[in-house]
Amino acid sequence: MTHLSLASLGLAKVRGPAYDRAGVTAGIVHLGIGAFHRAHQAVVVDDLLTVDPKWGIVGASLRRADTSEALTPQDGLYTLLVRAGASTTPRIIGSVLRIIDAPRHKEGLLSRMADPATRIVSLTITEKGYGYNVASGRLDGTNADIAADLRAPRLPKTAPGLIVEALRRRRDAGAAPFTVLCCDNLPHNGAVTAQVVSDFAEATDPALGRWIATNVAFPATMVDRIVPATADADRAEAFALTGLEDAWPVATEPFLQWVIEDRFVGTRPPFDLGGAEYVSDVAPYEMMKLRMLNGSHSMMAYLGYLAGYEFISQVIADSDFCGFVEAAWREEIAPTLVMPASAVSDYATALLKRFSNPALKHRATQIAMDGSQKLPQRLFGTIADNLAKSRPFERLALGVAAWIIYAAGTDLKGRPIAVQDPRADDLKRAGEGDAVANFLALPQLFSAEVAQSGPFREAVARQYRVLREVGAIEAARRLA
Ligand code: CS2
Repeated sequence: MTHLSLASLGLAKVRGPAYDRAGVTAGIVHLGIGAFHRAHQAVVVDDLLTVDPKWGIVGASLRRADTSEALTPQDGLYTLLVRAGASTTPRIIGSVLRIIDAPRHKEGLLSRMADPATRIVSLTITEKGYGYNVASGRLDGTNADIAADLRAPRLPKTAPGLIVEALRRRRDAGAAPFTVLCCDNLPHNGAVTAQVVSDFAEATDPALGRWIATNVAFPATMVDRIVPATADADRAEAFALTGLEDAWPVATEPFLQWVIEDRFVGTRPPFDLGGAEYVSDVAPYEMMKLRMLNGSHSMMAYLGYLAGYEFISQVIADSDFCGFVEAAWREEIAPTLVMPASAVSDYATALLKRFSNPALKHRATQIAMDGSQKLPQRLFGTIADNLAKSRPFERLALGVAAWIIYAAGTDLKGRPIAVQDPRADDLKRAGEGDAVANFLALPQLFSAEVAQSGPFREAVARQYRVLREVGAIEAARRLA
């Protein structure tokens, strides 16, 4: 078997990079080079490299070495499998030039970030990577990794620490800063990133904090593409379609959306050539995506898991769940959005089709992980808005009740659940005794208005009982 690499690329049976890789230079450092980035931003960049070769990507993994170990022997090349029903379209992506295993090569990463050729530092480090306190929106100095970086800011391992140290080097060298481009599913993700970076800088070097506040841009973005974790079947299919063995292909759906706030240091990269959109205000898009897509995704993940389903396409194929999701969108989520109603309804129609794609093996457990980091922006904000306007929230309360059961670690038949969440221990403890009251009292999760609302507490307690009495499918059917 021949392995995918620059040397073997000519043997591939499919489309490879449409530009000369040798002429591409690095303009972007991407922190958190997981499957999502490789199916999203890296594909947009792959398109724009045909016109402008200065935007190649150097990726970094901040925690594990597995991506770097898989892709380094492949010269960063990998296969993208775009799945739509029965058809899969393969393509070899060449925009990732190199992958740095950050824990082992910190200096290599920092000097690349500090190099003036790097004009963008982008991030997909997931919600928990920001080390921020959801309640205050500020850097969380009690987070163990952040605290360690604050004690040794020249040897950082977190994203805020790395960004601040790289910016310090640029300021000291008299160089211009880079733009920090957050591509995670957080509300106001540019502002959140700006806040944690400036809190970190203020705490370690106040003059640097002022320099960052004046000189660095943190545009907000809305990123959207469903990317299930890679499975062995994807590796086998990549080989069958390309004729080259790929240690880590990525499978995804045809849909891709990237909306970026037009606010950059220096020239803005022509990401629009690869299909991204530049707008002056990302917030309406971001809110629609987080509440409609991610909110219903999380509810389907917890309810679907409790009903015994493995994949999202199975959950949405169940008419009770489908009816429940549509009702939740219509009655409880869409009324909180500022996007025009027609855009929201088109988005919902497209979402149903995307969720139903049977070729996407998107596991409920993948979406269920890290609920404590995800639900504040996916569900709790929507609930707060509905409470404030006396609108209904019973379906969202069912989603919260399903999460409480899931996160406490035991399913409806008494079997253990392998909960993955940075707060898994707190959540398990909260599940003992009056789980609903304990969860609502957990710090840094619900706003006071939501946690202390009598009607909301009653709704969650009611749906929690319904779930235990009749199970997830019947609970959803009653609200469909
Ligand atoms: C999902 C998202 O894993 C999850 O929690 O809800 O990753 C979702 O697939 C993407 O945000 C889609 O753009």
